[in-house]
Amino acid sequence: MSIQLDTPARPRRGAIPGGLDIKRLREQFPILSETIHGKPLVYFDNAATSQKPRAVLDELNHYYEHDNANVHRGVHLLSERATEAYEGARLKVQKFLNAPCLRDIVFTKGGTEAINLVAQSYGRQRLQLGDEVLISWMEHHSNIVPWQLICEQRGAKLRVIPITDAGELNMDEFERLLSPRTKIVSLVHVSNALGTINPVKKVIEHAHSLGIPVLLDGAQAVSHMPVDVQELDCDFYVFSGHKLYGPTGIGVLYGKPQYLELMPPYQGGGDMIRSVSFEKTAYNELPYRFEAGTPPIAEAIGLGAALDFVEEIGRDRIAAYERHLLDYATQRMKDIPGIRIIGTAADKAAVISFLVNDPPLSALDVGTKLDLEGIAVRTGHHCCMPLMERFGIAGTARASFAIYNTTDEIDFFIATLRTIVESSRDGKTFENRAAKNAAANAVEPVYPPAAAPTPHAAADEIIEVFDFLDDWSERYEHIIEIGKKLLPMPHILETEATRVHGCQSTVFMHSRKKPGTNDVLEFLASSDAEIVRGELALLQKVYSGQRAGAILDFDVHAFFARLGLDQHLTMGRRNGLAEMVKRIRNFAAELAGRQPTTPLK
Ligand code: 7TS
Repeated sequence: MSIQLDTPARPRRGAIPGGLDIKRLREQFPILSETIHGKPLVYFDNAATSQKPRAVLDELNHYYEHDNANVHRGVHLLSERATEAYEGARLKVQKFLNAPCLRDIVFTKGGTEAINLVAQSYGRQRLQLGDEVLISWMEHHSNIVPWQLICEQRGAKLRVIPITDAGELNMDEFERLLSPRTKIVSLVHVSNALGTINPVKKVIEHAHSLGIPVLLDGAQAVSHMPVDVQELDCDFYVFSGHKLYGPTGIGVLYGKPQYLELMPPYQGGGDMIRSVSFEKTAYNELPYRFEAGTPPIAEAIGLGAALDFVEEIGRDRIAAYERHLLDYATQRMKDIPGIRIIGTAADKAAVISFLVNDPPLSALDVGTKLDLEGIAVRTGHHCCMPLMERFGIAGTARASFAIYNTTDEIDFFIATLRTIVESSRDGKTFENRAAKNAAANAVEPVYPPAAAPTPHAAADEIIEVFDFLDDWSERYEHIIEIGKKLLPMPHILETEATRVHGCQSTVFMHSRKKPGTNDVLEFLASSDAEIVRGELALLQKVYSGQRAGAILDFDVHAFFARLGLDQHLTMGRRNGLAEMVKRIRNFAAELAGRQPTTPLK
């Protein structure tokens, strides 16, 4: 693909706000010098996790090389050093959030665990039959499912604040939904999928006027803007370290002592007790009561280093710089016709969720093509399935920025995206689509016959071709070509029963026993993503027209590994490809009268 960088009508880049030296700042992140498919890495997946500066990596190493011991338990010097470093990190978190006391800060393994802690502990104690928990339509699954679990256990109800088409909270509805039954409001501070910055101060003021506590999910907020829990007056605040330039495996729960003091422990174990007998256990004081077992010590210390890094730059400066990146990228995206941005709130963090509508391109294809050029974005529902449903879409592609991103990177991203969109918008594609549509509406579908006498023989033929292709980009092109020959599936067969869930794109598969045979399987399939159509065509070549027993005996893992695609089209548990294979194998097991088995080792 050739990328044109000299696009017309470029908006002004402007001076870098706050006088940041981004070049020097980037040098602190070793991973930013990586190449991806031979291209310089452009990392725009910061909402999923941010990269780590040298200071954090050094701190982790230093801890393991010099101070590693368990905390709060040894009399020996190393244990004291580890405890001091771990508690020192807590102090940094307290200052970072401007929490009144150290005991308000609980370390968890992540933001998700922190929400589960509150849901289980506060929820178990406070929720009764008929009570309500209020969340919003733009929550991440980790601020939905923990509440669903506890509501189910306590006979309480989850209520949801609607949002507008721009992706902003409907504040009138919020006020209307609050009632004496509401026992907590749990709201995302900044939406990971839309970028919306919620008017949390107003929400808190209003909830408090009715005596209702508020939890804020700050996973996407803390690394991008100043957060002061006393000024906000929130009752709980949670975040994860890994989105904040820190390590994975560490998160924070801030809670007002008036709630934390009364909450029962979430997990039992060492460190959270004062004394234990078989008859009774007395619990430790805050915050240790909520930190059962050996905590993530190195990770907490690493988080402390990340907070130092952020504070040194200053969150006001970070917010201003990222706002500059967001404005620049948003404006430049408007230059590309056919792009729709999902999430256009007036107050937004540096997240751009988008779709290519004209020509229609699946987010998965957009993400895969960007990856080939070294650009990392996330595609899919972003763990916000109800939100996607609200917008009537399966998912989006999402570019999310951090302090080390640059307008040069955005230029390259825009140019690449423009090329992707334009190369899909040619007459041929349109004619093909029209022909395919006509075929898909034909009465008598054509099922693909066996490509070779056995799945094994078919696989060998495919492998022979792939062996000539050097790298992922050539193999990718080849898969796309194969996908173009996928036989059309009649639209009438595209039903809920034939829909394959667990895929990032919309996939349908319809298998049947070949008429006139006892155990030969054949299948049709369709997808809105061209990469998936390629995968389906590969599966058709090895499976369709084959006997059920042979299908079950075929080692599909080894096949994908032999194709050299195991890195790119993984057969992992949660992967769409695994779901497609499972569909076929289950049907084959039915035909063969055998138990369906998983192809996963
Ligand atoms: N809340 C929000 C708003 C999030 O964006 C995420 C993670 C979480 C909670 C959960 O954080 P964890 O660290 O406990 O997993 N969001 C994303 C994302 O947008 N892409 O990958 C993870």
